[in-house]
Amino acid sequence: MTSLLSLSFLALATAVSATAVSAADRPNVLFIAIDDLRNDVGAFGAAHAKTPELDALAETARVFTHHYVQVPTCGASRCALLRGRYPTEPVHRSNNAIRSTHADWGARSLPAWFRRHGYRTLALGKITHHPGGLTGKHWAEGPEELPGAWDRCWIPDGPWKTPEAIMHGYANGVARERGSSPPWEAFDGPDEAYPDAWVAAEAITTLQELADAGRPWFFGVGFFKPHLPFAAPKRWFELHAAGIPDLNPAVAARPPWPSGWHASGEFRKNYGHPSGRDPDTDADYARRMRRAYAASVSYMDAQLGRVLRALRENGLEGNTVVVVWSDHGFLLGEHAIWGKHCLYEGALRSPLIIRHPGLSHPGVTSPAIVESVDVFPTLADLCGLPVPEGLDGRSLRPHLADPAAPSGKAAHGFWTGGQRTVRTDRWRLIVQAANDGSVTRAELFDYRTDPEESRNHAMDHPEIVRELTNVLDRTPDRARRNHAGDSAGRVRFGTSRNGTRRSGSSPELRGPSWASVTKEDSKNDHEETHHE
Ligand SMILES: [Ca+2]
Repeated sequence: MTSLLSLSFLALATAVSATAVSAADRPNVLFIAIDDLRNDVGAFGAAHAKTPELDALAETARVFTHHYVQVPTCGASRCALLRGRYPTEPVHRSNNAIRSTHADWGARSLPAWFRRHGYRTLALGKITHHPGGLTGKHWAEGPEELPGAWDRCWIPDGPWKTPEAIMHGYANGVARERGSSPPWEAFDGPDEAYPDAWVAAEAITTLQELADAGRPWFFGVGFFKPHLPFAAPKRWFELHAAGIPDLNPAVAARPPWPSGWHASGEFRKNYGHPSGRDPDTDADYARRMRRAYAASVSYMDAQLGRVLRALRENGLEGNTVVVVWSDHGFLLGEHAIWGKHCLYEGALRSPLIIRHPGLSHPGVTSPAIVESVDVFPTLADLCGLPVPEGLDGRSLRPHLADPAAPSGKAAHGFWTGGQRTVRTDRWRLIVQAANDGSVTRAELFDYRTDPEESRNHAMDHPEIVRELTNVLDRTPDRARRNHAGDSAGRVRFGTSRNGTRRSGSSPELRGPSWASVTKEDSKNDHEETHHE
């Protein structure tokens, strides 16, 4: 009798659980991806920014001021978010990450997971690396980039004829010519001269349709700006007549220590610069670039606002989780870098804003360290879906409930050539290691005393380097386990790039798990000029 009763309770509990999971009133998800937006947003404390729409959203949501992406390039960052995993193989750190590896994880990707649990899934604009979700010639003919994820994946039907053309779209349908098109453009015309207004219009139409969908949906809307070229209607440039304040020369200088500096290949090689002008040596040209970036942000902000208004006007706001996320930041001359593709704060830090029905303390920011891999488990949690096993992130619900909740972990960043970083509330360690386990570079920054990364403290604080290296070593990393002998190796710290000793102190550090520089990494480095 007792066992029968227990079975009845078990059956009842199972039924309740199934009802909760399959309820038609589970919240929708509006996931807005922005391309290359650093924290130059009013709500994130940027005084020069003009972002009223993002600021208004922030008043109703949780702003995460210390959100970090996993990889500072578009395709790999998006792969980490959609996969919910750190980049465990070298290919996960490239822009081809999704296309090349989805067979291993695509069936359990963020959108596929929602689709499996009854959601209608849609992706408009740039959500994966390729807008529209196709690969091949002009990103228009090849196989799907992430098969099985979407019920619908598309770009707006505008004057740009292909997804590749809309990605770098100039005014009124003009496509980029690699190496000769300008890095910025201010067309004297309406917002519809550029792609993001078309993305917004298509999103508005789609939200009207989804209002009557009858089942929950996951709608990804991907904007293109402020990704290069920094192009927007002229009126947005006029809004930024004052520009962005100049950088302190020390901040704009190339680091004098062995560093992650690179030659800004995307900016210098993929675009034509008039008369060879260079923002590192031409202050007026630097101001023009920074102003163009700010104008592109404001233009995108206005389009994003249109989408959020449509959500409200269609009566969807009360039952929709809204996430705004940027795939990484962008250095506008800091460290003499114009781009991402490095592990500095400005490349890895990007906006994350989350709003859900019933959010506590809306408008209060969270300074906790959080990562892009946290988005997948957070959305599953907020929508009552099971959280798949094996994800590297964790739900941000504690920070949504309490904006003062402390950081629960450090943030990890990955780049090519054996480069890794870890960011805590106070410190960032960046390490590059060679195949033999020797550390060829270590950079340690103290954001409490030096938020602009103007001093490398690696030699001053070997104890912090050791502590953070141990954090790196504990990070789940399948690549490490694939390299026999790694775990038994020892990092030889204190060795400079050319192999000479830099200091008498050389703490022995175990576990160069991230040290293996593969052929693929070397290839990525070589092709960096064309990374975007
Ligand atoms: Ca990007």
